[in-house]
Amino acid sequence: MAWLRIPPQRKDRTLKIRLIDPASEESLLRHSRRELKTLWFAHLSLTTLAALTPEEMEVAITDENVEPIDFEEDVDLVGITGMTIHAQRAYEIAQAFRHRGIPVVMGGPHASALPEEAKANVDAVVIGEAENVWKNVLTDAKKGRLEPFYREGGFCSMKSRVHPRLDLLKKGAYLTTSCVQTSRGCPFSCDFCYVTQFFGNTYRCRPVDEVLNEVKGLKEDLIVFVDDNITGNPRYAKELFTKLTPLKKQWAGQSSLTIARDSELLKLAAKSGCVSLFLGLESLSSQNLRAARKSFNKVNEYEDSLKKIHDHGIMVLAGLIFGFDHDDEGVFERTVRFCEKTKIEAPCFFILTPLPGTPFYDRMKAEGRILHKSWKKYTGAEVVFRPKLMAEETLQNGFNWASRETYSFRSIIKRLVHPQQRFFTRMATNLAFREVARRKPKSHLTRTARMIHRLNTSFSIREKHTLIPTLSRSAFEKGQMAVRGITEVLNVHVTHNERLNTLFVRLEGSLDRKAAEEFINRIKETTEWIQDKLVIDFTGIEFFSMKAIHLMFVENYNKLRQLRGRLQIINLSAQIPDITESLKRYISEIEVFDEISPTPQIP
Ligand code: B12
Ligand code: SF4
Repeated sequence: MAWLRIPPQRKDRTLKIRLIDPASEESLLRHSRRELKTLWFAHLSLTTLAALTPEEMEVAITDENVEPIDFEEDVDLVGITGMTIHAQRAYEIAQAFRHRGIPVVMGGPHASALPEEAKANVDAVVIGEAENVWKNVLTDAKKGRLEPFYREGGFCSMKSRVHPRLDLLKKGAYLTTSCVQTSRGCPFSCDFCYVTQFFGNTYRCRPVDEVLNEVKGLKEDLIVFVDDNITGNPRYAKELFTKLTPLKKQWAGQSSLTIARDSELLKLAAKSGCVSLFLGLESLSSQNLRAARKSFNKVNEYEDSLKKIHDHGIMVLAGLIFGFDHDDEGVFERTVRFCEKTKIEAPCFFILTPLPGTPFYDRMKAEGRILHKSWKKYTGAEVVFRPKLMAEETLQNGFNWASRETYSFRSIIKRLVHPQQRFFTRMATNLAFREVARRKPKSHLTRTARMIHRLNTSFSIREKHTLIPTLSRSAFEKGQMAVRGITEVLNVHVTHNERLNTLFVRLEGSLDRKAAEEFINRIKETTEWIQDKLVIDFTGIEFFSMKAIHLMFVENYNKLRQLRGRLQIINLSAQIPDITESLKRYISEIEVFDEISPTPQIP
């Protein structure tokens, strides 16, 4: 039990409460006044808390992002919110007030994820939603007797909710203060995300009419819906958008890309005033998405979905994360070029970050891959864990490069030149993002990164008539030598494991002489300067020609010999046994394996 020391002169008065939103200490995330006006809006944590505070109490908000904290202020209770990046600053602020005998309560994502840590720095911690416990905190505070922890048993009702006290935010400091939340929770459980753990694994939606009442009371024309996925429940979203339309507001929000699969939903969103959507694409690799439990994002639908959203005049802010277990140095350039190709107006790049309270954090901790717990570095712009395929420095430099490159004027122009309206808004947004990006250190892509980008390619098949099926394909065709459904392309997938100094090359599709020649030429260029091991995997080859194999192993024999000791061939003999037998003389100096080597572990 912590005792609250109310100064004697206050005993007859009601509580005077100061709620504080700490600013991130990292200069890269600190925004200039102009950037705040172009990009920033206040989240709803403290405005909601203020609205839950009984009227007879005095409550005020300081958002340190837009104004300084008065540490000498005469108050009875301080409430601090905070994400993980704010934790250290929150504790410093708490210390300053506690030093003066003013008790401090902390809540929000970080304190809820690590309540014991927070408690060591403040007088009381609210774990989870505050709706049903805040009044108890205040009653106890008035009595001068705070419990160490307050935790609501379940989740709060979404009906008859208070309207956040937006009037307490500093006027003119934000892009907009008109923020609204229509739902809480998420039925998915992406392993890097905190939302499901915190708000539960369903969409809890407010009654649409109550949302509309709140919207009607907002003075600004631009609203931000802070929902994690405004279209998560399509039926609810359709009703909301339909009823929102006559209010003639403009709005921005976050959605999953699944919005593009439902043309009616997309149309209603645009008609109701949707001007921009933040879409969590996260990765261009299906393997990464699967591992992060986000496989409802379909990479092969990205281009088409983005086009549909653009066709409705909606600007796209796309969240893309670097550092997943299947990301090598090739990810940076691939992602930047993808954003240019699909004309994403505002790419938002992040470094994968193990936030406490997420399954990803638990996994990284169990694997001993967390580098440190200096929370102020958990910005999403700094490497705080050991990536699997890259060194920490490579991930950091690649992220810095990608962030600056995507906001270079060359890339901005490529992304913005399309027939959509609001060119000036899109340009203003880009200029603000550019300022933020240019605060990152200048970095260059490594030669390997550029090489990976060049090697990951496809070659057309021109001599279809020369192809015969491999063993796996024959087995698939039930033993018939049928050449139905020949893939007319050789796909080359390259992954570089910097930690093992190995280049893994996976071949898929068909292999005729021409494709083999083009592939070998690319490999030659690369191996001329790279000293890494080279693993070529034939498992995905379905059709091949004898000429292709001859070219690769007989005509290029001398070249292959030079790679002695560092070249491995996988599943060649399993796919084409007779041929490997006859090629034995030629490939005797290469290691040939019939199975893929076990997934490399981090040394
Ligand atoms: C809007 C939003 C933003 C806005 C914030 C604008 C701003 N002014 O800060 C933008 C888009 C810029 C943003 C950025 C980031 N965000 Co954000 N954001 C959100 C989002 C979607 C909504 C926040 C909100 O308004 N919620 C509604 C309020 C009512 O809920 P609440 O904050 O949880 O508050 C309740 C309780 O927690 C409690 N409570 C909260 N504070 C306090 C304080 C006291 C004293 C008490 C008693 C109770 C209490 O009471 C409230 C009512 O129940 C949340 C997800 C979510 N659904 O909350 C993510 C979220 C908060 N963001 C998150 C993250 C990681 C970030 C970034 C670090 C991402 C990045 N790498 O860049 C940045 C940091 C930016 C910065 N410098 O501050 C994480 C935080 C996880 C964590 N452990 O830190 C969340 C949870 C999303 C996620 N997917 O995991 N974000
Ligand atoms: S990232 Fe989005 S979809 Fe995934 S759990 Fe978080 S809120 Fe849900």
